[in-house]
Amino acid sequence: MKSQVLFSGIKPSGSLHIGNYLGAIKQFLKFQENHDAFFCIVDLHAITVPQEPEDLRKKTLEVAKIYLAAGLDPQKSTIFIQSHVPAHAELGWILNTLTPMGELQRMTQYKDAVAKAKPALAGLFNYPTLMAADILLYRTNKVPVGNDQLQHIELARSIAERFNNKYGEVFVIPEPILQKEGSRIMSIAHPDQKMSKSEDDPRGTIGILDSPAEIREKIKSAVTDSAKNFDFDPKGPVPNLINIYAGAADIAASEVEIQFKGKTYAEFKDSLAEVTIKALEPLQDRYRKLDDRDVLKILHNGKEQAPLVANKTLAEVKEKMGFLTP
Ligand code: AQP
Repeated sequence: MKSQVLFSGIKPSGSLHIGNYLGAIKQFLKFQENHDAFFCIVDLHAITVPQEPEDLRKKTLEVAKIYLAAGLDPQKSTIFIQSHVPAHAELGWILNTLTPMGELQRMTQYKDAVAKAKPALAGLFNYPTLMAADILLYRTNKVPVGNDQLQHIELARSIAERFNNKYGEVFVIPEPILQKEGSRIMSIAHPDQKMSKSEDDPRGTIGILDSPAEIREKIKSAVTDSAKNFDFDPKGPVPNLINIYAGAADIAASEVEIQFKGKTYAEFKDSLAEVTIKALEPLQDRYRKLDDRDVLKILHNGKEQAPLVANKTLAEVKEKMGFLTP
């Protein structure tokens, strides 16, 4: 057992994009070497907005394959599907009983969904308590996430503290970990919105599995400042493109700025497209070579390994809270 535990997950709610890659997956890779890492495909979160059953099944396998193709190693980490471990839903329910409605009402993701007039389901409202359960079950120290999940981790921390104070120490208080440049990638078509799987305009997201032609096309039409040259407003859409460049090329944003000073946006975009294609190419090659049957075996193994930790934590929680055990 390594001393620090890491947990993170991704919803199979659509096609994964470069924001998921730079904000989350790229960090996962850094940590799997020296942490007890649990990487989850959080399908119970995906259904907080309506999903077509066949799409959900397909996308769940797709996320698992992207994890593996990106370089997550099932020998070093536990890779599993959230709904395969019932302790997540059970602890999620228990944590609901420790969470005031007002704290959930403050969550921006829920408020955004209500504002966009999507069906604001009770599951979406309760999403953060299930996410707290995901994290706390593994006595997680670190959670690598994008910036949009910080508020949910803050909530997980306060729920854990509340439980520990009331019933005695069970939960570890988790810390979020953010990437410097990729922690909040915005849509390249609507730069005031976060790049999202659920974005309506397909030109706004660069998919992890997009072909080179699609990537070139989308980046060509990405919104920039109106000037022809690389002379940008720090509050405008260009810093987002610089962040994508920096994340894809693994260099600092300041280096990108120096490199393109005095160049045109057309030159910058050409280069951004090539750097992005190059960053995704090895993953895409490995993705194509994966055999679904091998991936299912890995997920089956995760289904056996994850509960060894999760069920122990859940049993302790139930014991402390006064559930009768035979
Ligand atoms: N735009 C982003 N920039 C950086 N990181 C991001 N993440 C998501 N979008 C960005 C990070 O990716 C991880 C997985 O996210 P998720 O699928 O669990 O939930 P999400 O944050 O709601 O992702 P999406 O893509 O916006 O999905 P939909 O549209 O279905 O809600 C998380 O670590 C997240 O921070």
